[in-house]
Amino acid sequence: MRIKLSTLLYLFTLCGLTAQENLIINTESRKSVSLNGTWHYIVDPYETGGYDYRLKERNENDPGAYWNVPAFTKKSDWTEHGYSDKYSIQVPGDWNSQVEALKYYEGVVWYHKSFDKPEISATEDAYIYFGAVNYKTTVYLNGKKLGMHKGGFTPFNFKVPSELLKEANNNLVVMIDNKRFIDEIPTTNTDWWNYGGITRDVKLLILPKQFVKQYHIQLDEKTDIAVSTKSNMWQIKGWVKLNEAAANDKILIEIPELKINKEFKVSGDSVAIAFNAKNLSLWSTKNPKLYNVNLKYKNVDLIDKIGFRTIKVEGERLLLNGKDLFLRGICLHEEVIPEVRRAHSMKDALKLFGYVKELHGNMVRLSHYPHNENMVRAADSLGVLVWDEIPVYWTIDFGNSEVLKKAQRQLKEMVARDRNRASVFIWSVGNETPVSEKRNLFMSTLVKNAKELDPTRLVSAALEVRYNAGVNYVDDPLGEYTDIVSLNEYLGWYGSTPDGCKTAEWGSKYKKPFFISETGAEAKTGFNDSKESRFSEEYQEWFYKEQIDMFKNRFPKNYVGVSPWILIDFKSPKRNNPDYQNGFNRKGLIDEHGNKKKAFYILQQYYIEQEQKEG
Ligand code: GCB
Repeated sequence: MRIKLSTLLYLFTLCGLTAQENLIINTESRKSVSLNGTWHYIVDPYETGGYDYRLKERNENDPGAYWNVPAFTKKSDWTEHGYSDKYSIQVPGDWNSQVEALKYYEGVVWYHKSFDKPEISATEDAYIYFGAVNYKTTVYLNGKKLGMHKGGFTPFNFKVPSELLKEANNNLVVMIDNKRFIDEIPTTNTDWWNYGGITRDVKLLILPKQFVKQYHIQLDEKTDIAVSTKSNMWQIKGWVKLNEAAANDKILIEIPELKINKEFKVSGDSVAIAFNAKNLSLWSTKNPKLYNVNLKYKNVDLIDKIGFRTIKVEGERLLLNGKDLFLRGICLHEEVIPEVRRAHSMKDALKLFGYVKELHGNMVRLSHYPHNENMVRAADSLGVLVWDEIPVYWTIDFGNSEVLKKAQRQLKEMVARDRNRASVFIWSVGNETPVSEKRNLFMSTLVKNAKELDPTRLVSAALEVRYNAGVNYVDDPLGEYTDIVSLNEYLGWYGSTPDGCKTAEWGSKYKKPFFISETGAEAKTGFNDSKESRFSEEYQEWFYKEQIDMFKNRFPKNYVGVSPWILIDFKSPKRNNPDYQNGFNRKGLIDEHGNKKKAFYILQQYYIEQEQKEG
């Protein structure tokens, strides 16, 4: 029998997708004990904690291994490492902004926290859960390795064998390595700072032996809004997955506000669900309605807040709940000011969204990696659409099948975490990846994977655009696969000056919605000069004026919006102009002290006008 190459590729792809099946979602609503707070750390640039003086990997019981926590018992004890209050750090948080000596550090740091055993009954198990750690994480409890995870922006969890937990002083040690490598995702070259550390929440989940691990509950993507509105009948669909097979068990889904109370029988470890609802109020940017949804299994309530809506592309139109959607977007990095550190909390999220709302935005591009879960939760309740992205950024090792698996794993973890968020309308599988045969195969595989994982949303990536004799044309082969044509253009910053916008022509081979996923120019707040002066606020203002004029008057009719680069100036080791940049990419509309630049108000005005047109 001959097996086609495409079949092999598909099988291979599925293998990649079975990785990290064990992610436990919606940890907010589960019984847990927070392990946030003060931890100890050891900076280990020579990796002494893991290797001996012959560079041999240390064995588990080696007292010199940093996963073993030395106890000083007698005077003659010899130790050359230890965890001490003298070296303390806050979790969640990056190490660069907390410890001056680690400002530019990339390498291995060991984290330690001691905790007492919480109450865990005989019918429960404990899992250690990390919201994110950048980049490679190895977790040890009382000297035993629990597992390893790679990827700096997605959650993971490991089961804690019950025999490992002591009543008091359990030593949790986490080895973190944030060195950059060519065959990782992202690769060595990015335009943002590679913050290290346990950057998001850590908790011990205490769960029954059998529990709901993941689920997907959304409005049926085939819903015809007009038909459902007329009949007042909406189909909600999805599935629920348990941590293990439990044939014939039952799961109850309750949505009290909609008077839904439905029971479903498990087959294997999962169950498909579908039911009708009446009087549904659809989630939208103007009406961010969320319903309390309770998944009841074995008397445990798992509660989520879920919004129901459709997002579709019809020809060149982008439709939210059947209505044309214009994206008043803005790009964001996961950095918060004035501390200039990784954002992680709901407070941080609300601060960032405060600026988005002030701009009259209705969409954020969470570039260039999945941001913390508070961001998508806040977006859900504030009615802001989210572009969720994996860090397949610039020139990845596209020919390497191991690298594809790493990207697939991160995609899978992002989708698992965020698939119940109404605000998330699009999965982005990458940014500005250069066209080649290998890249096209790599990227189109990711688009297909995203669609298999979640048929209810759109999929895209920032595509390549060709500049040819004054015409900017998108014929990137990846455009065949993506639902929308999105591109980054910097006409007036990289190449030409903003008046180049007056004559530029735009086109695309693909008859799909046309979206500008980035545009921007740098300005240093307080540097005021003539508009021709690069890095002046006036230059950036001019840039925005010309761009907006081009969008309004000379853009293709399938133009559906823009997410300019970027809300706030951000740290980047690539930006070393000594007068204006000083280690910051200055394309923000706001600087790191919170000062708004002139261009902020130009974009704001455009968005106010658009919003008024929407009525
Ligand atoms: C881009 C990248 C973004 C950069 C930006 C810039 O196209 O997607 O990550 O920071 O340009 O400022 O050059």
